[in-house]
Amino acid sequence: MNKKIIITAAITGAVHVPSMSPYLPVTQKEIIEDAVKAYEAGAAVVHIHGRDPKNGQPSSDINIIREIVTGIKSQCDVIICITTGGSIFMSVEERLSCIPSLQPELVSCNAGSTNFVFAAAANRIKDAKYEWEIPHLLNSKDQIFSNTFSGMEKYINTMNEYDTKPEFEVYDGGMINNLAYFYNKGLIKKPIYLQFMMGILGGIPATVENLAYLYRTAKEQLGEFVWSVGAAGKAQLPLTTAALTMGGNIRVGLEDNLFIKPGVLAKSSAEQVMLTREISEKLGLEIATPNEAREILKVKGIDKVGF
Ligand code: KMH
Ligand code: ZN
Repeated sequence: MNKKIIITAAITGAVHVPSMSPYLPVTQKEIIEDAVKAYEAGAAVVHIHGRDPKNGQPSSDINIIREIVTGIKSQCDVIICITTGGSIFMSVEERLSCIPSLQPELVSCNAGSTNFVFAAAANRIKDAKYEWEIPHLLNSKDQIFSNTFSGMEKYINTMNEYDTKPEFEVYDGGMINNLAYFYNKGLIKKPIYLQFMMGILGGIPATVENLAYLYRTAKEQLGEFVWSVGAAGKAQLPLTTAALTMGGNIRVGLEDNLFIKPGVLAKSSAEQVMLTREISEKLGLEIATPNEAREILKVKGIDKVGF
């Protein structure tokens, strides 16, 4: 069993739209507040996306992201993991811009291309607050979340250049082989940090059997690694709980799941952090502080970021 559990809170993402929940943080202030509350509840890492404060649309605007991460850093020492996934509609350049500009300790790094479909939510929205929302959801059926080998090489090299650690987002088994390829080429440094993202339409279904398969395949292909599990929607609680019993770390947050229990919207990512923390502690596990997580992940330290 893992000595200390790293809880990651994924605060807002680029999938859910404001009409799906009044609690989805979209302004800089809301995102900062939710991230700090998640830290206070026990999250050692917060995963951050930018949003346009006027209408909640996913944004890679570096000034918005800088304001968010600076605001969080001014209130706590949580590890900030900035997305390089952005939204499936963003270019490689847009998605990469946070690294040279902000030089964070940790970023997401998507380990392969995949369908990433979230269109069904459109049927559950009666009159959308903003005109971008329904097309955003429906167009996910026509888009590939592109992470080509050239793109991944560029991502990983850029991260290495700025001593920014990649958190590899793994949506399916083949992506582990992609990482083995880059590791064998000498691009990826140990400890390799894997975030198994399960239950996304286009990726691996969120079942305990599939989690065991991902873990076993990573063991075969990569040897030693640090790993965590995030799962979409109602799979979040069962799969993160399964991960706890397997020695894994966990990711929760409104980016992945808007609910705290079936039919009840979570009021913050912090609510999900508190719930999973209670389960962890009932299993006799301790929660890692941000600095303990820095030790486990070998990230460069909050004093070395560019914001
Ligand atoms: N928003 C999705 C396209 C990441 O942060 O790197 C995937 C995502 C992954 O959020
Ligand atoms: Zn994300």
